[in-house]
Amino acid sequence: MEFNKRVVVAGAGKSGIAAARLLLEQGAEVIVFDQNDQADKLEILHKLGDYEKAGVVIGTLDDALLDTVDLMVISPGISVEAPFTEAFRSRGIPIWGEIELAYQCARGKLAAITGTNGKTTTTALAGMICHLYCDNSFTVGNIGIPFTEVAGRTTDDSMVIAEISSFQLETVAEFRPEVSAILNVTPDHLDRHHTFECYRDTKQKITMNQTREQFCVLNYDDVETREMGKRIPAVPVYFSRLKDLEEGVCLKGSQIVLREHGAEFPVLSVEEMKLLGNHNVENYMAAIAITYYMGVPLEVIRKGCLEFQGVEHRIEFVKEVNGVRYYNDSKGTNPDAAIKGIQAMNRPTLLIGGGYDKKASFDEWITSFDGKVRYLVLIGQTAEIIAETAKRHGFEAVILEENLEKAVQKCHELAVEGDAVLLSPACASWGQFDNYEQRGNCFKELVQALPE
Ligand code: UMA
Repeated sequence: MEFNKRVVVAGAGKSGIAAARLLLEQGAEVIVFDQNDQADKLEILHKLGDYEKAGVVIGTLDDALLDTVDLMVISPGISVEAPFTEAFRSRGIPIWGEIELAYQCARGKLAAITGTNGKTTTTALAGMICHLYCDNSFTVGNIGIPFTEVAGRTTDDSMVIAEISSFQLETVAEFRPEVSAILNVTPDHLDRHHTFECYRDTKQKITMNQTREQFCVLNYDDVETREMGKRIPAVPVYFSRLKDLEEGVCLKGSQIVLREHGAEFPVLSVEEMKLLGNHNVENYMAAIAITYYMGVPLEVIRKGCLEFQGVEHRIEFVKEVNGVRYYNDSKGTNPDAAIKGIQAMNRPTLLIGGGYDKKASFDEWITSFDGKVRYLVLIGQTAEIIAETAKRHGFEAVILEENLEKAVQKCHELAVEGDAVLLSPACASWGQFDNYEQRGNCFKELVQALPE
């Protein structure tokens, strides 16, 4: 695609830099805008690598500049309700998400995966399976590599597997994957989307431009996604751990099978999976359906499922110190994901939680402890709210600590042989960390440094 345009790219994080570079390659003139007064203009220009057609604005945008702009490309971390976006809307300047830009520039086949939980694991597994089948495949999106970073390198025989967040779906326009997937929808990011209904409808945008020529993989066991099957324009393909489906992916005993047009194909048994937990059975089922409808042969899908080792920061075993096993579940950024973390523990657990306040309710998380949690050690903005919720549910073994370092030290003091220490915060990391990866890496470093 040739871009003979003047474009403002909002946000100078990973997505903004990758989007700006792609636009520059396509011939556009680019102004990168970041609201963080501390951002380093020269460093951003250096990352863009083009001093002639690229400019950088920090802080606030001059209104006069907008009169010459054709398009804004917005980073996912910036809400479309951010006050500065109004000046674009009032001038009729289109606002594309970074994902929409990547979609418009990319070639080949696209699978797009969303859902409140499980999307990173499902994307990683589906991406690995596609990679076994096609060298020219890319695993991108919310998982950490911006889609715009690879879009320019895709060809007609490429396969792109993209993890797509609700933030990214706010600003899609023509985005149309060959296969979309909505794994489940439970309340999350309500500080940004306001109501559960808005959040759910934003997730559903992943399928809005699909037709009966494309597929949307949905979880039959989640009432929200099951109902979506009746509303979406694509062909729904269900997976279910609980129901024996006539069509789709389900369990026959402990065998995961795929059924299509009356035929049944066994893929692998639950015992053969390296990852534990019911939620992972669902993730494997979704990845099987996604890759099958992307055209990958079943024997390759089986091979990928057998080899898959899981994802960093998701119930990741770190180290055993004095008979205590430490697990990093920094990706447990909402109560629902953190419930999966605690469910996967098979030892008495010292749980580290808390972080940025997304206005979630912590009741279900606390009640899921099921006698397994010995101490709950809390950090971050939500520490007090969680402590109050815990006490309301009769859970008294709560300790408040200033930061992750002190929380790890406290767990090290209190844990006895046979215990587990689990970082599974039920909250985003923002406020104390840039992202969950940084939080998870910090936890792993602290654990590695513990005296034996
Ligand atoms: N900024 C502004 N104004 C604002 C907000 C941010 O100018 O109102 C600027 C910041 O100063 C910063 C830049 O925007 O310089 C950051 O942009 P960003 O927040 O979009 O972050 P990126 O580095 O581009 O990372 C984004 C995703 N981040 C978010 O959605 C918050 C990453 O997902 C994603 O991996 C990456 O693109 C590549 O696609 C992270 C995430 O936390 C992992 N996602 C949420 C989640 O999984 O729950 C949705």
